[in-house]
Amino acid sequence: MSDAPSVLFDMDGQVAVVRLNRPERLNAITPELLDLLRETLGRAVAEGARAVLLTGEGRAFCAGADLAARGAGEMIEPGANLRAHYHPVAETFAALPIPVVTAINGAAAGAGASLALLGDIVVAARSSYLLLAFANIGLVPDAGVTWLVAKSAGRAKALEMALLGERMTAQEAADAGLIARVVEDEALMETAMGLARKLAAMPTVALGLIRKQVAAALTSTLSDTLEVEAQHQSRAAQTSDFREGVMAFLQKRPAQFTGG
Ligand code: LHQ
Repeated sequence: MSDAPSVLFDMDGQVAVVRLNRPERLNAITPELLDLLRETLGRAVAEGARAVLLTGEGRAFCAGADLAARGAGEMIEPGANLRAHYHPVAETFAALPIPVVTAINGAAAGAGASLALLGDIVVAARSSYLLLAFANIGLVPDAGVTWLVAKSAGRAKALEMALLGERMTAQEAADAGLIARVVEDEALMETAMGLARKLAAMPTVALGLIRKQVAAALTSTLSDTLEVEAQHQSRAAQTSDFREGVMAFLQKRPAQFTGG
């Protein structure tokens, strides 16, 4: 195994580009990779990123938990492993104040499907696929993917994917409402980067609030959602980006949002 970091980080303007980097194992997940991913997301925010682009190095996005990292007998107890390493990553994605674009560049299997679907806008290369591989090896879906799939695609699709453990093509995933866009393989990074740059130039505070209120709405009543919206609107209306947005509208010019 190489000594390269398992997660790579670059700033491209105000977009943090984060790459899973264990290509020889299709970016299979280790606890160290997850801890570094969480740290990297924090670093992105600390360095002033206004959007994150997450993808995988090599020919896959992520093949899920590394099944070869240790002998099966030495495997960390899964429940404890999930609580200690996987859940904090999912919670970190959920709590981010900036939007996330994920670019699925090949297999997104097992917990790798979870990482892919944790993005706010998921773009997939035409040849890529989602695979809830868990049942194929005697496990159950984890790392939030049960919730992510059932909330986006519904109960029937979640059960079909989880029980049968078959590959779902990028187009099928888009048709099922699981991902936003399918693009030709060679256009993946350009499309994903274009979306991330667009998001990074938008009113960041409002976008951060939007991602939280949509998540909250998934488990709320209409009345509770109305209240969350009102609170978030009060907060958004205090930003300089709101003032700029209204001014630009009235002056019939493009707005210059700064994220403030
Ligand atoms: C891998 C992996 C891999 C190690 C490919 N590990 N080496 C579980 C346990 C406990 C706690 C926490 O949570 C979890 C959650 C999970 O994610 S469980 C689900 C784990 N993932 C899987 O079961 C998927 C396993 N991989 C595959 O089914 C295939 O590799 C896919 C369908 C992703 C890709 O197939 P191919 O394109 O045919 O590639 P390949 O199978 O030939 O893989 C290429 C290499 O990557 C190969 O190594 P080698 O040395 O022979 O070239 C694989 O062994 C290695 N690799 N996935 N998860």
